[in-house]
Amino acid sequence: MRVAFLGLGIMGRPMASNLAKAGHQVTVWNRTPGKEVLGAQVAASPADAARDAEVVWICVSDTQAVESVLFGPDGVESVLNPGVTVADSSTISPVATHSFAERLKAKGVRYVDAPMTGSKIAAEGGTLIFMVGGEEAAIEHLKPLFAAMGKKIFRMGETGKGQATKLAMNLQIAIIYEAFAEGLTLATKLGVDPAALVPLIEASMVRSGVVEYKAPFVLKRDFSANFPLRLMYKDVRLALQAAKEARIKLPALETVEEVYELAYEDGAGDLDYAATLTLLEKWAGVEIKAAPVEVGA
Ligand code: NA7
Repeated sequence: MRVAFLGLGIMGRPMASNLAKAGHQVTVWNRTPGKEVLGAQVAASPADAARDAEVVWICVSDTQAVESVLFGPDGVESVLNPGVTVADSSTISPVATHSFAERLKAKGVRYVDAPMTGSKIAAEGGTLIFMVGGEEAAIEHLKPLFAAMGKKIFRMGETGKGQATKLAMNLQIAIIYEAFAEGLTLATKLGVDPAALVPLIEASMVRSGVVEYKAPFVLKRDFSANFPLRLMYKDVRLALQAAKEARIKLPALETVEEVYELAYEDGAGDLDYAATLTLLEKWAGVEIKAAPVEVGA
């Protein structure tokens, strides 16, 4: 298929690369020039990338960025022909998704929201899990592309439901990780070796995919970004906004948002979201690693 891929960040670049490796004809564009993908053409603007494309796949940071590549100067809207499908794997507002889809529908363009879970390692390995909103026929049409980038697709309903699901998923990841981080912090403060705590967690009903994935990084104190804190912070805020619009309360998430706000202000935005732990450590006066050390206590 002829695919325009817009956004070559931590996730977008390996996704575009997997599309090219699977034999699709890929043209890439990134806001900051200089990023390339082996086997893909590079375009100078979103519109240039999308001119002859059958599918436009977007993976940029937030709602404003998606709006800009679709409808901004040099955005794709002006070059899209009826029958083209736009797929968006960014995590953005479900409400905005709906309005973007309506605007494109008026031109005969189909819109599929296709956020994913699995972070950098799954993007590189082509093992992402997509949660998708849109018409069944449009999703069916994209199946070869999903297959090149991921291992599973879940259709969650009409347009916007992929994004709504993603917020519900990341809400849980953020809260589960904070529970783990608080458990580690208290245990360490009370003199328990966190390296001994982790196998216990994994052997008990406290275990979770989030802990299994994050614990090795945390114990090595490797906070380099697989999923940057600034993006999880964005998702926490999107989920709270969606909750406000739906007139429901999410009190645990409200507290987690405060932790993210402080960690972000502390300069941890480009680290992994696991680095929210460092704030708890500071407050507790401990440092969590295989052999814990009391600092300043
Ligand atoms: P990254 O690594 O932060 O990459 C973000 C990408 O979005 C990157 O290509 C940016 O281009 C691009 N971007 C950011 N703002 C804009 C605007 N205004 N216009 C066009 N392009 C923009 O994020 P990830 O790859 O980890 O994640 C991408 C999405 O998937 C995100 O929604 C996650 O929550 C899930 P740059 O290179 O900075 O010029």
